[in-house]
Amino acid sequence: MRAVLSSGSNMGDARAFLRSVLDEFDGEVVRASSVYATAPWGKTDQPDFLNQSVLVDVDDSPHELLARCQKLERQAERVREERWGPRTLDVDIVWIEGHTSQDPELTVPHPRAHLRQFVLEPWLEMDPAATLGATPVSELLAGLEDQGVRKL
Ligand code: A4P
Ligand code: MG
Repeated sequence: MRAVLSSGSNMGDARAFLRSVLDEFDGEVVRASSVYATAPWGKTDQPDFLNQSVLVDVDDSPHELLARCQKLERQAERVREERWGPRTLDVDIVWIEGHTSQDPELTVPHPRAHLRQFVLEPWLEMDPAATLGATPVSELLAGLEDQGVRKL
């Protein structure tokens, strides 16, 4: 099963937290995007993020994949305080090939992915032909205002 993950960090050693995602999926990574410095989205009075997307090919079920993402967040000693607030590591499942779900525990595609330059731009870098639902990711991106996303 192919899936796109979006990792984000704006607390502590952000680069190391992003690397922990690549390490977890070592051998299952099809492509990884560059790391991007991004202005905070949603809740703007917090430090800039580093974001990275990874295309993986795993034998897991969708929920098994979610469990692996959440294990990484726990290992980063992430504390959940406020919604959209600062975090050591957030690993979201953006898209799973051939799979959709409205389950609140795992909503796929991620319900806010189409609004987020920090998700769409790294994804497009990995796969210029990517589509979200029926819409090319390139088209979604073209429809967004600049949100302050810079490839490092
Ligand atoms: N969940 C449902 N669907 C999914 C999915 N597709 N992937 C559930 C991962 N988790 C999913 O998530 C809450 C619940 O969502 C989980 O229990 C899971 O079962 P969470 O990670 O605990 O909470 P959260 O991340 O604080 O909330 P939320 O709404 O997921 O936050 P977002 O939307 O991820 O936003 N700005 C920049 N520039 N870069 C960022 O990375 N991130 C956020 C967080 C806000 N602003 C940002 C960034
Ligand atoms: Mg999350």
